[in-house]
Amino acid sequence: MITGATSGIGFATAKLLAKKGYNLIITGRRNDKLQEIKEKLTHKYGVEIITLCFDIRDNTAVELAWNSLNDTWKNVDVLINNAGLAKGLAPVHQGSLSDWETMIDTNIKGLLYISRIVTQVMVSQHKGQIINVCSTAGHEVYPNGNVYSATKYAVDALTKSMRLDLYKHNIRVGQVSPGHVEQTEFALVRFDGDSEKARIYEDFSPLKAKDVANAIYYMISQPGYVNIQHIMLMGTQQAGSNFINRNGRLVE
Ligand code: NDP
Ligand code: 8X3
Repeated sequence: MITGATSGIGFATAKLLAKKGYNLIITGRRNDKLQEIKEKLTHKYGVEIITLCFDIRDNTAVELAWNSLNDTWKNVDVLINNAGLAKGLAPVHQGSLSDWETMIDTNIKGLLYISRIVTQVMVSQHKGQIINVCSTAGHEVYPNGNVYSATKYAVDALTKSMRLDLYKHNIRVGQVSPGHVEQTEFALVRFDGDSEKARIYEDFSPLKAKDVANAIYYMISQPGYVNIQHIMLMGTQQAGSNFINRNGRLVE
């Protein structure tokens, strides 16, 4: 089950896992995208795909979507908590309450709503794996990143606490923490659709969504007794949230 599979890292992960033969539950708010992805991946890879269209900030919608699944589909092997976003980039005294609430409700509360419900089944089955998509911003801060970073620090704390809560139930919990990732809608969403402001990847080579998908696949393809707890990855030209060599893109 991949939350936020309509674009970026979630979509790249859906493509890779379908290619590897996984049946998928993909979620997001844009039903047209979900249907398009389902059609493309089932046709290309012959896997089964269920789409669930809901807003992860709304626990009633999360429960309704979940309850539409039959027992076989509820038996989720891997939950990839990817749905998330940044909104705005402003110092704390100029921050937008609405942006803050959107980030907190999506990145923390949404992740908790879906995890609570899916882990109930995993515990009853005594198996499962959770992968949270955190960020480098969940381990260090940068100017004006305040609340987004706070939500990702919370994701890091939840990864660690969920592992403590669930390891006795044979459930693996880990996270990926990428630096900048292109081929995503992340910057466009952060800057409210302003494509000029969102041009933040042109003077260096960040990660691509598929690189994060590869890290996720590495984690889930290990033998059941191995839990990769954390993968942090950045493009070669990035050495931290505040250290990016913007001297031009690398030749691929
Ligand atoms: P995208 O904007 O491309 O993807 C975000 C996904 O989250 C979309 O599928 C979107 O679906 C879904 N989503 C957002 N809000 C909601 C909501 N309220 N309810 C349901 N689904 C929602 O960005 P990325 O692929 O970059 O982001 C994926 C994750 O990676 C996020 O958690 C982000 O914080 C993290 N990340 C991104 C980095 C980057 O540089 N791009 C770096 C480090 C971490 P829809 O719009 O259809 O609802
Ligand atoms: C996305 C990476 O540095 O824009 O999580 O916060 S950053």
